[in-house]
Amino acid sequence: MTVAPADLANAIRALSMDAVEAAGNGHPGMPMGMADVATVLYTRYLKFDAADPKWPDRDRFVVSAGHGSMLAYATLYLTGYARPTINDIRNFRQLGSPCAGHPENFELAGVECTTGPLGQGLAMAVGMAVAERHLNAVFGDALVDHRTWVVAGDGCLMEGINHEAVGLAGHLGLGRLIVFWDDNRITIDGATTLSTSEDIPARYTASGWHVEACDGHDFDDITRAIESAMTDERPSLIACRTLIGKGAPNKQGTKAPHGSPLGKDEVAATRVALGWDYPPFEVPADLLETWRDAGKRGAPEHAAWTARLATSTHAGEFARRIDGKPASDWLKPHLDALLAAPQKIATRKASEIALVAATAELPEMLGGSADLTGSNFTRTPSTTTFDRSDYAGRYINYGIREFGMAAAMNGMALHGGIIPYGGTFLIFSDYCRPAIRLSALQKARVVYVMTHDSIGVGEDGPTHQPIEQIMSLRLIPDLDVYRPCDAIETAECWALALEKADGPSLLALSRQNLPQLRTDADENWSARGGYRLRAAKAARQVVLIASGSEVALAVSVADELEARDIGADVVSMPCWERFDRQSVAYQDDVLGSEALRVSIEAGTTMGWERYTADGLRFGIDSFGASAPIDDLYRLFGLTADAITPQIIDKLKK
Ligand SMILES: Cc1ncc(C[n+]2csc(CCOP(=O)(O)OP(=O)(O)O)c2C)c(N)n1
Ligand SMILES: [Mg+2]
Repeated sequence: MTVAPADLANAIRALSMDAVEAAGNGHPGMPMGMADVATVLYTRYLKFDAADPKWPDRDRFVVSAGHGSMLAYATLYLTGYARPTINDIRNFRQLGSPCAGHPENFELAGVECTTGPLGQGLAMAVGMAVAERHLNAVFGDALVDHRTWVVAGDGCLMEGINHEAVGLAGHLGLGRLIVFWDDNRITIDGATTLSTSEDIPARYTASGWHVEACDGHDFDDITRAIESAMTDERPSLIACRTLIGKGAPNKQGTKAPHGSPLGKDEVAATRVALGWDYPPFEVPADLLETWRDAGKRGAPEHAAWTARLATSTHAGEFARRIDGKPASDWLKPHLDALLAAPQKIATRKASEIALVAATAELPEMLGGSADLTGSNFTRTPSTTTFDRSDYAGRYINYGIREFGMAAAMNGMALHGGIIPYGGTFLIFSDYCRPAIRLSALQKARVVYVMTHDSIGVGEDGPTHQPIEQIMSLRLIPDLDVYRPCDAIETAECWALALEKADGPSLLALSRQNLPQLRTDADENWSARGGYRLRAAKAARQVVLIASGSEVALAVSVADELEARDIGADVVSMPCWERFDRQSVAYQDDVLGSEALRVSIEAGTTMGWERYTADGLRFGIDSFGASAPIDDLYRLFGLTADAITPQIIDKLKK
């Protein structure tokens, strides 16, 4: 028996309004408004197999308007994914249910990325579409040939990141990206006319997109628009004219259903209006069966793909790439060369030579920079340009789109098969920050290459000199922030970042040259986060703890102290997060319990008391200044001459 698409869509509506009603909070409006579009997509076009949510060649579906999470949960349940169960949906937004307030990729297979911060889902989808084209170019149509679909709201399209993402996708010609714009003309405050007069289709068209419009409640019209989008070479925006909360007779089309339960009476009225005569969380058997059939629609294609993979010459490498297990053979020869011929170079330069070695061996690395390639040193001979003329390229000129770059990298990492890295100045980590936070939350392996990491920037002045950035990045849970002190540590940190399959890393790198302090590389000492780089010669009274460019300064201070018979250890602390994961015994041994602990870092001192306790903290708690680097280090008292006497004074107290 055939079931009308309107009834299939009503199942989404009913589950959404009932789940929100049960939770007492949530957002029924978007899923009810986009139910018809989602029904057409899932029953006719989306390439997926509910039995294997991780099938690498599945289409990616991103609910960028993450407040409409019930759209995702309802479709996953209806099409027969193992989770969510109907019980999970009953427990929408409750502790222990994978049906979280907003969709979380780490809770449910089938949720491709974590959304809720508006605009970022769409920007991540751009990264997924990049990943698809790249892997297609490398492995061919037989193994990689899928699309990326997005549901975006008015909010997603208003956010600034939308501009970056749309510009990038249009430029790169990502024709397999199709965005459904939930054109309901409502946001939280009311009508979109309150806050925007933008001609969105014109902006998209001007950015190189194909734009379609449809009645988001007319199945034939939705179908027509999708068919048109699928055949166009450009990325597509489909403006779906919808009613928010469609089906709720007194609330649809108003701001009311955006983020509140419909309420008992309106739910009852909606049931009548939709002809939905079933108790909450009950989907009649014939409807559920039709939905479940849609969930199996892709099974034959999946089976054919599996058969192709089995006989493909790429089978081994493809599996390795998808498993995300990068080789690490590049590291040892690289370290041996550095030990044989020590380099006094900036750590950004050290990063470049590490990258030359790593990218030569790791084809999964796909790099780029937000228009600072010549400063970040992110490009290597192995990373030729990725653009619409060569998707096999491995270097993206992101343009001046830091946030867009970071979000796209999240999408690539989550797509799988790629380890993205991208550069900008550390000061502009603030422009990337919401995406860095989502890298960490989503457990995405993204490597941020952030150069010009302190007043060491020099003449560009305080607008370009990070002060609070490093410390504030350390606040982000599960982000490993590295500030290596020399070429050896830089290589070690790169190796650690590449190995970390379940989360992001950020390398803060110097503009200025730094001496190579490490004379051994038998163990990856950076893996400890902090370690004794140099032990006191005289009886230890002081432990100097420094990161990055200030480790060399700490060594000079130690020399001054030792000349006065005051023993001083130098601890290099490239990564707080890793140090904090060591045993207490190790931490105590490195920090020394009896000694005066002194931190030196050319950034905010707030936070270092974690390690120095009542010792001394040297750093910068104001904005920097525009001047040559040596003048700046003198101005801020970050010299051995300025620091040593203060330590001696403190020891006398
Ligand atoms: C970056 C960001 N800013 C603000 C919010 C809070 N917020 C959630 S939904 C929303 C309104 C979005 O309007 P629209 O996309 O049109 O969604 P609709 O009301 O149509 O479902 C806002 C402001 C958010 N989630 N993310
Ligand atoms: Mg809206």
